[in-house]
Amino acid sequence: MARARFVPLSTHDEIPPDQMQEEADAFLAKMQRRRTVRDFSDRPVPKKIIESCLLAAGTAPNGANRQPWRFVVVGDPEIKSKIREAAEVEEREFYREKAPPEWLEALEHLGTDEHKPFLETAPWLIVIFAERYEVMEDGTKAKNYYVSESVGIATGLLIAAVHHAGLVSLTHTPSPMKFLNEVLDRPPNERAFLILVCGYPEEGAEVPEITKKPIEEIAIFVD
Ligand code: IYR
Repeated sequence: MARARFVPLSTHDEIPPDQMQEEADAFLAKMQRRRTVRDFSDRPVPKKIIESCLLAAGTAPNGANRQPWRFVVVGDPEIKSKIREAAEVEEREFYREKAPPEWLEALEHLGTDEHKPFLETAPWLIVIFAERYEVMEDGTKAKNYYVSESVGIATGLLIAAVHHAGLVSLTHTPSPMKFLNEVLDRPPNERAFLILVCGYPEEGAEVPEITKKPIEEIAIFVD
């Protein structure tokens, strides 16, 4: 591919050192208010808001700028029902047969089970697909690079954008997710990555009282 034209970096806003800590802490405080929510209201959310959040997700750094993500945004109640039905089939198997006891034990404190009503209640299901390779016009395949990393980063930005917009989300990973290609008619070069359920929390929604690890446990500074 031809080398891109290079232009001056014009979008970097330097923050004076005395304000930097404040800004970093303000963002931390905002992110600390994000919770994964499982009880959704059916209150509608304008499509335009989701579009803005998706464009924010699409700014993610990624392998060779191939942008190997596809977001299928489902609001149609019939398709949502189909997704719920198929997901609950997988989940039933997971919870009743497939999951090893230690996995179920690790999940116990979160109170999850095979029932996934939020897949119908929430106004939007963003089904995130990873494009493993691109299919060119002549039918040849062009490999994408660092696909999981790229889609993972984009998903993280999407979760932050949805939170920033005053909405809540749930990362839902029915396993296996192959059924999503069928229900959503996606081609074989796309692999379902996860479902991000988005909307408003149900009135009285509850979340588990859990904590995040302190800095000493998540970071090693070599300085
Ligand atoms: N996919 C299942 C199980 C599940 C697995 C993990 I790891 C979680 O953090 C939460 C749930 C489900 O959605 O219930």
